[in-house]
Amino acid sequence: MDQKNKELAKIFNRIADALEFQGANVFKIIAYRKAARVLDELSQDVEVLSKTNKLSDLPGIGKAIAGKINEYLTTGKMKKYEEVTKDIPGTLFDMLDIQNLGPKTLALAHKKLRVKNLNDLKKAIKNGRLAKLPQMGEKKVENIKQGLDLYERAHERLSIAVAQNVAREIIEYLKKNTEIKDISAAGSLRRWKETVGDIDILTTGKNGAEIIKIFTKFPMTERVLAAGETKSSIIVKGGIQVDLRIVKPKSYGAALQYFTGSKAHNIKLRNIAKSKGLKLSEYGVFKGKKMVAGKTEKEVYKILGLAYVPPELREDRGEVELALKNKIPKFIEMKDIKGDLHMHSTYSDSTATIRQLTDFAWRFNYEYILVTDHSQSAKYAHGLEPKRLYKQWKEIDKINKRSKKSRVLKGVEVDILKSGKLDYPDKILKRCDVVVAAIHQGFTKNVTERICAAMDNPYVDIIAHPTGRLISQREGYAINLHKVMEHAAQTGTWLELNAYPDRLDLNDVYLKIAKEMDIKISIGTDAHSIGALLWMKFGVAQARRGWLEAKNVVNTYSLKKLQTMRKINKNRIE
Ligand code: DGT
Ligand code: CA
Ligand code: CA
Repeated sequence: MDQKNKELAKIFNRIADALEFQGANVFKIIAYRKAARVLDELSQDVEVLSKTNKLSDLPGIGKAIAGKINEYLTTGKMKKYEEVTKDIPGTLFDMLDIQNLGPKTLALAHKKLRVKNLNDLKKAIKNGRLAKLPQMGEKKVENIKQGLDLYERAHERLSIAVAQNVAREIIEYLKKNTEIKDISAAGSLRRWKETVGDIDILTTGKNGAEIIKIFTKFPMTERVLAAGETKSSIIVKGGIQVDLRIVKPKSYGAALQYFTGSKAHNIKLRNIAKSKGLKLSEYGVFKGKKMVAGKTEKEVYKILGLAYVPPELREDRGEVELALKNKIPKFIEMKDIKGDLHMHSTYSDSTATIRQLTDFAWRFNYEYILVTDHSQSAKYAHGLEPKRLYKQWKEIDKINKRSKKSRVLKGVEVDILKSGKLDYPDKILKRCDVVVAAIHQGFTKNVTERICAAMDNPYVDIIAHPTGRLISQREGYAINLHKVMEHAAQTGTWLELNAYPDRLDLNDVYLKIAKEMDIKISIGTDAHSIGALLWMKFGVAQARRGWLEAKNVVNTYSLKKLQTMRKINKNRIE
């Protein structure tokens, strides 16, 4: 398998790192680096080359290195590697990727200051001891500090929204400046995972080296990590890593499948291929030497006997088994969305007037929007006391008079108070078209009980952002989500999928459970500006990752149907 190529490349790079760290002869280091690169970019299978004694035909692979490859392939170990890495902690290894921090400096910091990891290094910078080492000084330390910041930023996961913007810019840039035909994002970005480790882009093109040269000149590039004939990695502003790969058109589908992942999904597929006497790789599907599929993703899935699996589903959560039985349902799509049930206006803390929200929303052909400003106790957000709420309703009435097709609905995002009571009396909630309730205060105090009590109120239709998490910023409320979900199912309360990319709350995993429990979901943008109404797409993508179909999502229903589905109306009928 070509997997071994990668493993070996990594091992040789590690050896070079270790030698560099130890201050070994520079030519040795270069030799190992070269071998690593050759293996990494090799299109043939290193195991095959080893068996046919053709390893030393490769440029950069001499007898000694070929011997080490053979040793690893037959024993699974490499003595040289074990020998040179024996005394170096693994966390130190990773730190060699920090720009401006050379192996010599790192070795010195390790020996004299006992630096073993990032935290130690930060401390040594802060307390000035690093600067006092021989041949260091403030200027050098300042450079290392910059490298460290970049390194840390690169190792954070990005929000899907940020990653998507960067990828779009790069793809547009490449399309404009090169003659590529097929190009697509791959990896977690294409799967719409809520956070993205790095951005993967795949393309076909004749002159790989030329495309890569242009890629590395992308105006936002901060650093080029690698630039070969078929692949390149750069760090762009914000410390974001972008990997580009160039493949042959006949392998484009197989490569797209492979680099979209997830790894777990791919492993399942490879095993299915094996069981059918086929071999699946990023180059295609092969029967013996003959390539039998690979140009498109669809034909790859087809030849394996699987229904096509949309990228958002590829997490090995049961989708492969479903595809084998040809039972992949039709998941929700943007075009199913008939309205947005969570947004704010200038009456509370948004920059958009109701008029602006309306004008913008109708561009998406929505049938309805629900204006849900904050309630009176939400002082921080200029929450509406009843008088201003009534004033808002008058304005909504006026707007609705002028519009025939679409309707602005009267809603609120009513605070669930610390006491467990709601921030408006029933006589106000009763007059709303749809009521959204949410926790905005007392994040640790009886949250489960308070939310359940809110769901007991017959006028409360939706619990907004049920867990309260902010991705990479805040954990969320102290909540027993299982209890909340059970209570939602019992009371017929809908749970929100907040589409704001930093929230995505409920997340994909809980959405799937909610679907199994027959809980209805409302996808709302929680927009505080008109532009944020566009976030609906992030909500829909997460809904797909949670296996939701249109029928599981209340804002895919017509207004008429939506009204009959409110628990207050259901109870009246029953
Ligand atoms: P990320 O970047 O951490 O958000 O996650 P991904 O899924 O984008 O992962 P990444 O960038 O490391 O690799 C992109 C895809 O390439 C991954 O989803 C599946 C494929 N891939 C990478 N390494 C392997 C591997 O060792 N085996 C298999 N089967 N697939 C791999
Ligand atoms: Ca990635
Ligand atoms: Ca990657």
